[in-house]
This record gives sequence, C-alpha cells and structure tokens, in this order.
Amino acid sequence: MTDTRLPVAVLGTGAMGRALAGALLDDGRPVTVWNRTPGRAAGLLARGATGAATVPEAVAAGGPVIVCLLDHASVHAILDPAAGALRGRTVVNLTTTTPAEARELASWSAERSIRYLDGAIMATPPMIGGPGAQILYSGPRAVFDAHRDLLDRWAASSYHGDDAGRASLLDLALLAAMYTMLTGFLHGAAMVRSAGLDTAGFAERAAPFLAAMTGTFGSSAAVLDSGDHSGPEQSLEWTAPALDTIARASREQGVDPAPVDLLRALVRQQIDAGHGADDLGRIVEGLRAERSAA
Ligand code: FVH
Repeated sequence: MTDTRLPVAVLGTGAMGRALAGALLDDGRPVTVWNRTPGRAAGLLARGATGAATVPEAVAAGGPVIVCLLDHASVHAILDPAAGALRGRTVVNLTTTTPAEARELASWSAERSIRYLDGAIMATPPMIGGPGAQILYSGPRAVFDAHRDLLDRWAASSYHGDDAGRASLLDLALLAAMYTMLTGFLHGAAMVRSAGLDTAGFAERAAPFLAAMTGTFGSSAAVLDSGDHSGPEQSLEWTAPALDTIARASREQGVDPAPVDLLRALVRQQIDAGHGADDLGRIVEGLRAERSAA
C-alpha cells in the first residue's frame, strides 16, 4: 500500500499536465506544480496544489518529478538547468517524443544520476483518472514498480521493457494506425457528402464495418511475423483494380483520392517488383525499404 501523503511535483500545467495533477489531488496527494507561463495552474492551486516559482523549487518539494511538456526540446529546456536539483531523483516523462528522443533523455538522465521512466499517454485530458485511459511505460522496471500505485491513479499502466524508447514507439505506431484509419473515414465521408448524403448515416455504417475489419488484424500479424505472404485469398493483383475503382469513383464525385492513392502506389510498387500474387501485407516490405533509404 502506497502512502498517498508522499509528495509529487508536476512540471508543465498545459491541458494534460493539469489533468494529471488534478487526478493526484483527487487522490489526496500533496502536489507541487510549476509552469513556464504563470497562471495556467490557478485551478490546481485553488484545489490545494502548491505553486512553485522555479523548477528547482518544485523539485525540492520531494517525490517523483512528473514532466508533461510540449515536446523533446521543451523537456531539455526545463530539465537541463535543473540537472543539479534532479540528481538522485526520479523523473517520469509523459511528454510525447520519438523513441530516439526518449532514449536520448534516458541517457542524459543516467549521466546525471537521475532515474528516468518514459511514459506515453493513450488518452485525452478528460479521460485521465477514468476508465479507458492507458499509459504505456518503458525504462527501468524498478522505477515503474516503485511508483505503480501513483501511475495507476491516471490510467491503466503497462510496462514495456528497459528500452526507454519502447513506450514512444508503441504510442506513435498506434497513432499512425489511428490517423490513417480516420483519414480513410473522412475520405469516405467526403465522397458521400459530395452526393448530398447524410454523413451521420455513413458514420453509423462505417463504425461496425471498420470494427469488423479489425478482426483481420490477428491473421495479418501472423502473416507478417511469418514473412510468408504467398497464397492469399485476395492477392495484390486482385486488390489493385479494386483500389483503382475506388479512386475513379472518388474523382467522379469531385473528391481527391489522395488517401487511396497512397495505398495504390505501395501496391503497385510490390506488383512491379514481382510480388503481385502475394497478400496486402507485402506492402510493409516497401515501407521498410523507405526506412532504409531514409
Ligand atoms: N492533450 C492531449 O490530448 C494529448 C494526449 C496524448 C499525449 N499528449 C502529450 O502531452 C504533452 C502535453 O500536451 P498538452 O495537451 O498538455 O499540451 P499544451 O496544453 O499545449 O501544454 C504544453 C505545455 O508545455 C509547455 N511548454 C511548451 N514549450 C515550452 C518550453 N519551451 N519551455 C517550457 N515549457 C514549455 C507549456 O507551457 P506554457 O506554454 O503554458 O508556458 C505547457 O505547459 C504533449 O507532449 C502531448 O503530445 C497530450
């Protein structure tokens, strides 16, 4: 059982920092907050948080230091000058960064005797402290375990290994999938809207259809892991004309088929390379080639 009287410092009281600090206040914990622009923590102060005028003052309040700032650069802008005060302390960084940036922050911290745990928030601010929120963590297991009770106040916490970049990688991979799916939904919505159809009705049909399609993720993953794309039910040669038809229909409606064109190009690349009989998952090879070239 964790002592909820133990202090916590929160650096950054933007929308997410306020939600994180607020959940800790709800839990009865002593919370000290700092923000670059004073005034953004007024609501938290009214609820009992202590305001710090400087980062070292916030850190001096004791306990783990929670960082939730805009990006990697802003984390360095705030932590670098406070490295001395942070020595021997624990930093839980919930700022969105790339995996390489998270690893860089972990190395920077280790060189300064700071314990560093990286976190990736899979939730919006109003979801914090409620059902459905998830936060992914990576870094030293001992740090995750030591603060588990506190971390669980915000969301369902899951641990993804020593590599500090792992949580960011999973976060951004999930967001890549989400944004692409949303783009597809919006493309379809633009097509039906172009004919004066009801978008709400389209959304009602799209939700169960797309949910059913997610049922194929498991078998696609198994094919990707095996590396054997041969003998599919629907080959790339079959998929290519289907995509061409969607693009033509989109143009007929006066809607740019750019989202589908991206997939058409990836499919065409694999067909041209002699893999037309393989399954759709084969396009991952093209994406990997892109990475090697970069
Ligand atoms: N809000 C969300 O839905 C998402 C959900 C998933 C995870 N993200 C990440 O959380 C980080 C913070 O996001 P946020 O929503 O709190 O963002 P803002 O409300 O814009 O607050 C940004 C805070 O960062 C401070 N800040 C920015 N630049 C600097 C800097 N150079 N030096 C010091 N502080 C800086 C800013 O301070 P101020 O503008 O009020 O002075 C805010 O405290 C983010 O990584 C999301 O990707 C949220």
